[in-house]
Amino acid sequence: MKKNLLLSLFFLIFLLLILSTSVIALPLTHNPGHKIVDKDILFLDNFQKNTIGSQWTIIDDPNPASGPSLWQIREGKLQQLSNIYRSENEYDYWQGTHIVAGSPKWSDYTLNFDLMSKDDDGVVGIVRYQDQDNYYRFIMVADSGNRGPFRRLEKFVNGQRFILDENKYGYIPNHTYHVRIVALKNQLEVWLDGVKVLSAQDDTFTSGKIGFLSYANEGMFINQVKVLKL
Ligand SMILES: [Ca+2]
Ligand SMILES: [Ca+2]
Repeated sequence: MKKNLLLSLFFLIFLLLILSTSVIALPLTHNPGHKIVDKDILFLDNFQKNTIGSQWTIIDDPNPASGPSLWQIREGKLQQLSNIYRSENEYDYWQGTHIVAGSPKWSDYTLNFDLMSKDDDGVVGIVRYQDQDNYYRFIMVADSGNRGPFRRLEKFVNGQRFILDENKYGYIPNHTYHVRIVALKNQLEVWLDGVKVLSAQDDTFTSGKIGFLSYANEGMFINQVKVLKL
């Protein structure tokens, strides 16, 4: 009888452990207990090809220095290898060159990708992109010479930059990060290697394309791009 009680106790603890880890693993925590499920794949690119292709559009930001941009696909990765950066009022923007794909109608989704940088300057993921002056972005800068280190969730509205959330961590060059940016209704989240690092609520943009931006970064590597409908 005592043995049975002990076994039940162990089972209960085991069950609680399983439950608690599955709650922690939820990608979105604003609605506890309701698991967010990625329903459909909106877009996939693993860059197993030689050319970037017409689904992507490259835009260099205004007044570039150290340009032009150099986007290419090599060894199954999307790469940006030019140190290009927007030179006038540089720290109003932290821009350089960006590349976008998808539909302006995409509303609630996650942008998932692998990100690695051999340089220490800006690496950026973009969601709900309208045009080059209007979008949300997740930016990381490591270089203290460019006012790093920081990670920020930001928006550009009519070309003006606003910080929605930030911290003083940068990133580790040569480390491959698994990045997940969540855009669900007015909720935005950034997950790095399975950990939520930034979040904000904002009502400015309800839909838009996805993309990547390189600021003064001559070694940005992107892979396994996946956009999932929420
Ligand atoms: Ca640098
Ligand atoms: Ca650089």
